[in-house]
Amino acid sequence: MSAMNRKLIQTLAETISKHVKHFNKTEVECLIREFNVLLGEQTIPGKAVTGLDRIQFRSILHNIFKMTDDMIMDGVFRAFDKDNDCFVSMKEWIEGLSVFLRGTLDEHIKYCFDVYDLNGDNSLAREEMFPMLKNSLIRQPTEEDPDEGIKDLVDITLKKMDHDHDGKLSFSDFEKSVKEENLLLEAFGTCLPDTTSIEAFEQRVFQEQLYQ
Ligand SMILES: [Ca+2]
Ligand SMILES: [Ca+2]
Repeated sequence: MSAMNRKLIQTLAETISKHVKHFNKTEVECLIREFNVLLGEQTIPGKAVTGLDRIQFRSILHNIFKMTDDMIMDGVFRAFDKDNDCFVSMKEWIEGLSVFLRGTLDEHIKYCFDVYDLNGDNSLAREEMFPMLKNSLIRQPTEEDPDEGIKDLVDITLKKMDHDHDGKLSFSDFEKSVKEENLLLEAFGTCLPDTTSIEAFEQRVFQEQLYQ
């Protein structure tokens, strides 16, 4: 466990909680502790650690939030890693969780779009939709060529969501579509946790605080 002391954690929580929408100061403190525990498991003495790397972060998504799709987990990592330094820092962890666990529809729309935007160019192209739809839909190998079906699905999705008809989905195409039909929020794969894992996580991380 990191040697970070109580006073330092409180000061950090004070600062971070000012910028985080859905957690109070005590909850931020708990999330800092949890972050240190998750980080501490792989801390090499004498080496400064900037945050959770992709592998650590993916194992958290897998173990705690039951995610299994590699492409989606990488997307979630990118959505949390706002400054693109390939680490999820403490601040990114807490700000990311605020949206991940308790975000509003608007925050979730932005988050899901970031997850699905594999190359980070602020639009969803056919080449991005295709593998995601394929991963989320094809569970069992079939006799027929599944790619044809997925191609059709990409066409149908574009027809429905591409409001400005440029052959790809901009953020505003995506936002408009999801506002009209909320089910389209996770159209390209499940990237938000289900209620059960949210409750389990919050209960464990926030309740433990009471007994310290
Ligand atoms: Ca980062
Ligand atoms: Ca893109």
